[in-house]
Amino acid sequence: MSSLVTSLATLSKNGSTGIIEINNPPVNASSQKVRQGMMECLRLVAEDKAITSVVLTCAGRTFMAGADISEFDLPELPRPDYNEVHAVMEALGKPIVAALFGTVLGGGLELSLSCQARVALASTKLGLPEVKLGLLPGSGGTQRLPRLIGLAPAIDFMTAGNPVSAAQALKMGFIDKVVDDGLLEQATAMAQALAEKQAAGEPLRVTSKLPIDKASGTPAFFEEYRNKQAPLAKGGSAARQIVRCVEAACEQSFEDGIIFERTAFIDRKNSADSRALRHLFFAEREATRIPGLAAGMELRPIRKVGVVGAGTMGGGIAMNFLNAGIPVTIIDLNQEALQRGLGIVRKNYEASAAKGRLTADQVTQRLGLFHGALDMAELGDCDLVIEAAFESLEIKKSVCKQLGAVCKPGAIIASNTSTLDIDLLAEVSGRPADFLGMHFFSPANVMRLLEVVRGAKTDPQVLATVMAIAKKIGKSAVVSGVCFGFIGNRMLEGYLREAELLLLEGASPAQIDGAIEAIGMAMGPHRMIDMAGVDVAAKVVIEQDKAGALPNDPSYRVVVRKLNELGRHGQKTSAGYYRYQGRTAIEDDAVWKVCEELAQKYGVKRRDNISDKEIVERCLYPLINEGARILEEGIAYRPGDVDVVWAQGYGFPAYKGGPMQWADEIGPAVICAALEGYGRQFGNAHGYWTPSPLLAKLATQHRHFSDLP
Ligand code: 3H9
Repeated sequence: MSSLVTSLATLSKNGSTGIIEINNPPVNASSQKVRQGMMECLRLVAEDKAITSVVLTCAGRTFMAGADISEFDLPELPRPDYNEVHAVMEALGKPIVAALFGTVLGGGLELSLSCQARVALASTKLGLPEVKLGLLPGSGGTQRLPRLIGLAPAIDFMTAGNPVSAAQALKMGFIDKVVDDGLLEQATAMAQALAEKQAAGEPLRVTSKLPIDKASGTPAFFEEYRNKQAPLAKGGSAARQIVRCVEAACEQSFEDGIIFERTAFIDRKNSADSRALRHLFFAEREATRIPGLAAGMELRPIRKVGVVGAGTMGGGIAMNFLNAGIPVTIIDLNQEALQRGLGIVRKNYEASAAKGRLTADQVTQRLGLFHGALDMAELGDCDLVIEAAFESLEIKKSVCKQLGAVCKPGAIIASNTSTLDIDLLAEVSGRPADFLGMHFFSPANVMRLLEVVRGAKTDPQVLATVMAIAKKIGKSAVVSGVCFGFIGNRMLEGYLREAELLLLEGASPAQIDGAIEAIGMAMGPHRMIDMAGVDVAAKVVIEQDKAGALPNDPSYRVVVRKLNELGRHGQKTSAGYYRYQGRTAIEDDAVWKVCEELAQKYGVKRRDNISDKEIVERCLYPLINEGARILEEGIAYRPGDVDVVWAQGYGFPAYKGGPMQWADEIGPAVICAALEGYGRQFGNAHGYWTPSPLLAKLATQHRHFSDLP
């Protein structure tokens, strides 16, 4: 075997087969240097007459996971272009076989489509996830894939963006063989067999030269596909452009189709929604890094987890660990509640099995790791215990105190509180260094967000261990400091306050929700509260009131408290801000009347000229302003952390990147001016409209949140 190293790509020889290996850790993303290396290797292969076939593979844990996304922020894609590399591969005149493993994604999969054949390890995941970054496969994917597997399967695959298994890819027809081991040997054998066939006169199969199914590609076919995608204004642009590119593949030559695809790709790459989605991709990963924490710190082992409270939240939390193969003991104080909790988890798993998402064996295995008990002492061998008891300070204090006594030395104790003071609970436990908050979002087995609340005395090793375990259970974890509501719920306050004031001033719940949903929020504020429970939302306000923590504003959040008093607890009582027929929300005159009466009582002038623009600005600009305060106070480390919280936990549209990224697109100066304008219009006795010093500073300096160090 001879070997030649060119930047990040290596060419070696195994007999007559050239092995090109890319080595760009951690995921072999195709950067400019990788492409340069590939070009150099291909040049050497072309020159070496002794090489009659090629295997293309990667070093490390995965074949290429795509183009290097960080290059998309450059004004121009640096050369050599992906398509130049692919064109050289297809024109090489020697068979190339891609040896695939790990996560073969985006530009990585597209690269393999330019090979004569593809062989994959059975564990490989393959996908074109560009749409999830507001992009489209931009290095020939939209032109080659339909030629390989047909128009409809290619469009479905690219517009969904979800990876498939090697077995599925084989069935779909874009890989040629699946192997359990010996990947390189099998790929080499395949490459040599293709070379022999070529020597015997069989022409090489070149994907771009394959015919495309023009007959199926009627205007009506593409129209139907376009209409299936989300609207342009709701992040559907990328999927629609994918359909358009496949249409172009049917209408034009391959060469022109590639130009069409590239133009569409550049257009997408420069769009605000793709910028926002790329921002979130990196923000989610950045959020896991804790400033000041030594890299490679030794973590505490988490082999067994305890959960206190077998309610919906406790059960959901337990499922996360069971899914990751970690045994869980769940505690409840009474037998009935415990059995109910265990039963709900069992039912959830059985429902997943019925939908084909889990096998019967997987259900048995997960339930086999799950044990219920009535006595806290059973938690003595757990490495991490999360209390998910009822959200009451007295109850949580009592649970945390008991946990401090029963947990073994070195065990981590976490509270799942959404509002209570973590430092207080930490002190009560008597083990403040082992203590932190793990704020899961409901349903806890589904929602990806986890706010990890670092207390004043939390040991850095405890924080690092919990961040690592969060990744293991598939959560998107963000660190928050201690304050009322942490990052997410604290920012909700100004948002809900304005939504209610707008109700008093004469907007209807449906108008407010409609305006908020039109900018892409998954749910408007009233639909959200009706789902979560008006009683739950009212309780937060009532508790704050008791603690003297509300603004000195008699009209503050009076609607939620009144609806709670009236027993309108939301969807669960078929009445809240709306009335409900099943899950369908219907506007209710009774709520209008409640708002009229409250407006009169609190001297709020009603008007009929509230615009959607005013609703959006009044609800969301205070939320951004609070985000800025959270950054100023060091509650969140970075603007991207705030964005991850809102995109993952509160239905903020990912294609707007989260509130801080959206603020950057609008401009801090514009937001600042709007806040001040509302302050002049409504008065600013309670400081609702005062821009935070950070927002004001960015506005005066014409800077953005993304400019913060
Ligand atoms: C594309 O291909 C466009 C083409 O069609 C057209 C071109 C013209 N680029 O997630 P992890 C980094 S678009 C740059 O923690 P995991 C990541 O930031 C692309 N960096 O690991 C992280 O860095 P750090 C289509 C990337 O094991 C580190 O790698 N492809 C890229 O949990 C580890 O990542 C995709 O959308 C990249 N493409 O998951 C795939 N990918 O350590 C995106 C990763 O500094 N990637 N990094 O924080 C993924 O889905 C996951 O990263 C993957 C690994 C499943 C691969």
